[in-house]
Amino acid sequence: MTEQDKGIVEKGAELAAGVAAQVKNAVTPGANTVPGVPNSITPTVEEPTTPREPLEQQPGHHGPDAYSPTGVPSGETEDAAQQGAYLTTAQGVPLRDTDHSLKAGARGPVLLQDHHLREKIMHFDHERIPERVVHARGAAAHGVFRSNGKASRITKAAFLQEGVETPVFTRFSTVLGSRGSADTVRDTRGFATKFYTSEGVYDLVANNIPVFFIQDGIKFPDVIHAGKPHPDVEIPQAQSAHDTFWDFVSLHTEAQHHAIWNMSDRGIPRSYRMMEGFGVHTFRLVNAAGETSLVKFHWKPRLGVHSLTWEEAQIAAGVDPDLHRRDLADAIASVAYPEWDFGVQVFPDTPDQTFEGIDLLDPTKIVPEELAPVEVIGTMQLDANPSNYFAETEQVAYHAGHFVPGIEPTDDPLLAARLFSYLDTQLTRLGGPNFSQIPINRPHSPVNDMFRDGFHQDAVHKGVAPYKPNSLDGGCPFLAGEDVSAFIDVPVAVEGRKVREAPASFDDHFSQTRMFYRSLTKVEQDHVKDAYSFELGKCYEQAIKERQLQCLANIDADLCQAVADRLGLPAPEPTIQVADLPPSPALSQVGGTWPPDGRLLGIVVTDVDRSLDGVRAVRDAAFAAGMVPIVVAPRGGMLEDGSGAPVPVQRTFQTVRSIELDAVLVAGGGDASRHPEIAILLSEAYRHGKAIAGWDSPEDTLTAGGVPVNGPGVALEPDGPAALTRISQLMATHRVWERHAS
Ligand code: HDE
Repeated sequence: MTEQDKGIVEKGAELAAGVAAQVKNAVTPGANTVPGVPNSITPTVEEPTTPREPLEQQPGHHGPDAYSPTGVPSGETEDAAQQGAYLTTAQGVPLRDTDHSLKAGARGPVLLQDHHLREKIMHFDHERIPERVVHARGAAAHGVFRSNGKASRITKAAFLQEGVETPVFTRFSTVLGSRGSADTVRDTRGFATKFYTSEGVYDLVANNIPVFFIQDGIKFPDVIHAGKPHPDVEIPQAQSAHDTFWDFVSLHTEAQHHAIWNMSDRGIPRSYRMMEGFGVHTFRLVNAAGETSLVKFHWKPRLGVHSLTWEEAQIAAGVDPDLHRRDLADAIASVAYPEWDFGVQVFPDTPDQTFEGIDLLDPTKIVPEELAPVEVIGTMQLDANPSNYFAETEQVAYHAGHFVPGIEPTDDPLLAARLFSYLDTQLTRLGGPNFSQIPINRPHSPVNDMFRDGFHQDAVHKGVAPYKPNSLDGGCPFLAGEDVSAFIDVPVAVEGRKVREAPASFDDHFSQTRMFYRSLTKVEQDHVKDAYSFELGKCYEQAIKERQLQCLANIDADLCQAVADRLGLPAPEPTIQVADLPPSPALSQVGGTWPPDGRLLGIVVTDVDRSLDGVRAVRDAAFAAGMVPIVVAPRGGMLEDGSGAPVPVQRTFQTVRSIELDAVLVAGGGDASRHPEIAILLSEAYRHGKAIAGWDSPEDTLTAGGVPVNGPGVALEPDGPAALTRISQLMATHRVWERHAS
């Protein structure tokens, strides 16, 4: 802080002391607080009039770690950016007025001389950068990756050795929609992780679906153009339920496997915290002895893989389009830190690069976990929200070609195009070649790349000889010697004629598609039928529907018939004989039990005059169990019964909606007939297979919502804690599947 700054702050010392008292109200993560509070201070109703010390960073958030543009720990603490004592120009000149332009008289013309107006408007005019051409809509968090060392036998990568902890920044995204589109659309999700390792940055730019639409990167513009809104009227936004998408997918049948994953519950995740991640391609690992293995990477969420129902997804797109973004941020603010195990399927690096007849270079194929189990090699925990969305989440630049020693690409033709694309796209998006110097992208290891100049050059490079060989800079930087772990491309034999062809082993587009469908439970298959019927039902062209029905006939006759019936079209006969591969139970999401961490539990209080003992007990026990209780009442503010701590109302009957809750607890009493909003909430919760419980005679309220009190997954208990215990058991399976939610 400058002397001038200090003077102003001293003048406001008294006030600052008063404000410090307010900071006590700040959100302490996990301490029974309501996530979503905007800052670490409770504001006063009156506009503050005196400067104060910069605010503490809100708990649960932090910015990029402090490294210089050349990867040197800079030791800078986060500065008070934009929170200093007084307003300045971009040049640091203090200002006394930002509300009025400089005019020739109060009612006269604005003067060109107004440097503040011009600078302020100029900067505002340029606040936007191009959004990502795909994966524009996203949310990210900081965290740490801890390696258990199990991979050390197959890779020399330093961050995969035993006990090593590596900072990470992970961004989740949808693919098709623009930056402001809804989170819950039916789509593939991105799952990109930047590991700031001691050997440089490693990026695993993954998806929540293990296969891709195309086998060769040259088709990427085609599939994305087909999925994006129509070029004439630019609709529909962020979805595949339209003619161009199904036109392409039904003609380019290698897309069918990915398409059926999108049509399954995987296309509408409950939360980013409840998604698997897949590296999709096969990668080559190299160990310290120079031996190679082929691997596929997996992220396994500790909370299980769960989805929304289609109706929930659609409601959310209207009433809470930020559902996934909010869910991630709130979970972190509530200290329900999401965790994923990181795993590998390992295959011998044979000359044909196949495993059990599956071509490992074909990104439209999986290797079922029953054939090659996923071995856990570490765990990622996300534990802090970004300080600034634009600086971090928007400017982070992942690249499928950011490898570290011990991890290399294979010849997967889809991966090849990615190795080009991710660098190239940043030039336009981030305005030049120095994007790796943006704080969120800086490596945590020294950078001596000998690059120079360019737009937005942040480093003040020393020396006169950014070339090799040189003597003027004493020969520095030298090539890494034996004592330094360096990236040395492992020699791989290559042979063949130069051709534009795909191998015959890429020809089968349907047998794994059929296997996926047959690996699902009935309720999941029903959802797939619903999804195809909806998507094709939104197409206008009969020929496209008929063509896709032909593909469905080749996948499964029952699936095809069900969709054809709803489209009012005949179900065609299959045109090819598809192999009946054994189902892979690992592909189903139904059947297990999972912890309740970070699950949102609505506690509905219809009678604001009731005793609150049970509500307090439920709230405290839910926090203790790692859930996030949300008290819902007819009006906002605090509930008080004169006998204990006031209970904050987090949602009113007007602002709550069923889709944001994983389960609903009803504290009995009150006149349910006066609250149609709660009747809607309960009927939706029941229809969506959510656990419902109550105590103190909640029957009237439940019945008003059409909830059968003896229905599956509905529990009436003697008191609040008993109701919570029961509802936690019911929630463990994610949904009450007996209700066949749709
Ligand atoms: Fe991407 N992809 N992609 N992709 N991709 C981008 O890079 C591309 C593919 C994935 O949160 C872009 O920085 C090509 C597969 C994620 O910032 C772009 C091909 C997988 C993200 C690009 C693919 C992905 C991207 C857009 C076919 C899963 C978001 C902006 C050859 C394994 C990263 C950007 C983030 C983003 C190109 C296929 C995952 C244009 C050419 C397969 C998670 O470079």
